[in-house]
Amino acid sequence: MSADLTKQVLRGDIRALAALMTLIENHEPAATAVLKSLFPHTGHAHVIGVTGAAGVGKSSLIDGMTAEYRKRKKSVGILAVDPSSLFSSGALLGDRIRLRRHFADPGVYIRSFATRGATGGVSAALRNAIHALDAAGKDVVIAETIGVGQDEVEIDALVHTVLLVLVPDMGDEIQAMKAGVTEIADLLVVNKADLPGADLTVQQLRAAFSTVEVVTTAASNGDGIEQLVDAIEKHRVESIANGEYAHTQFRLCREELLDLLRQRVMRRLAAKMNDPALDEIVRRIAERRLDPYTQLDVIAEKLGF
Ligand SMILES: Nc1nc2c(ncn2[C@@H]2O[C@H](COP(=O)(O)OP(=O)(O)OP(=O)(O)O)[C@@H](O)[C@H]2O)c(=O)[nH]1
Ligand SMILES: [Mg+2]
Repeated sequence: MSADLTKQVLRGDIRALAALMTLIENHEPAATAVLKSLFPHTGHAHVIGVTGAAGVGKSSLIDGMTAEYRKRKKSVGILAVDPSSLFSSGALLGDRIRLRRHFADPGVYIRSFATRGATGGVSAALRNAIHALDAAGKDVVIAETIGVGQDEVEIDALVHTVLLVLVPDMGDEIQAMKAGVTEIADLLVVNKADLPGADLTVQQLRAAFSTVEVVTTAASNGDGIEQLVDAIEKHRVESIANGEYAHTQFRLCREELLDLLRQRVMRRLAAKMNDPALDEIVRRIAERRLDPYTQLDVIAEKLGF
């Protein structure tokens, strides 16, 4: 069954892809079997992460970017970590479903993942979904995530190019977010440039983050989308030329392997935690007959760490 699914996914079969995505979302062991045989066929797609606060226009931008990539004859896969994120929070009915115009296009595949469960689980599912779309031959894969901050998906561990989407009039926030931004963002996008304050925001961003390119867009009317895709492509071409892209590929594989390892260790640990012997140790620690530091050494040695 998994050999059939692999073949169909490699052919770009939409139903097979959908079936695999469900296995991935549910963390089914069957997904791993398929992903193993798909893996040699991955590594070709350009993976772009679009992140930013709620409502800044990420889905609207992805909608415009997808249209632009389709114009350039590139196939596109779109992933979002929350089903609602592909829908606008706006109340206008006609405005509700972002990306609607791409649903009928066989060159575009759209899928969202429920954010239930641990954050690590969402990252793993997203990463596997990227592999699936990559193997299915998508030229570009775009992932939408909410960020930056808190315990969100670490998007820069999953993609080649990170777009951080901002909106005008966020001077104070720019100061607050200064740390970390240049580490994760490859491009800063000031969306809603049709609203007042865009020029000032761009100036502030350029002053604060001199090494990161800033692009302005108005996703709602398509302004700047072509330039945004040009900037993304420029970043890709330049990073291939200067070796940064190869380094990113290495880094992503490293993150993936370490994440897988971490998950397995955590599962083993969780299994051990159910051990009644552990409760006995904890009881003695609570009674101050044992100390947690020594017990850590004892347990870690038992687990072989
Ligand atoms: N004025 C203006 N409004 C925009 C622009 N882009 C998006 N919007 C509106 O902003 C609202 C949110 O847009 P979305 O694309 O759903 O934003 P999002 O970042 O994907 O939202 P979440 O997924 O809920 O975080 C919608 O009402 C859009 O119509 C823009 O360039 N200008
Ligand atoms: Mg959205």
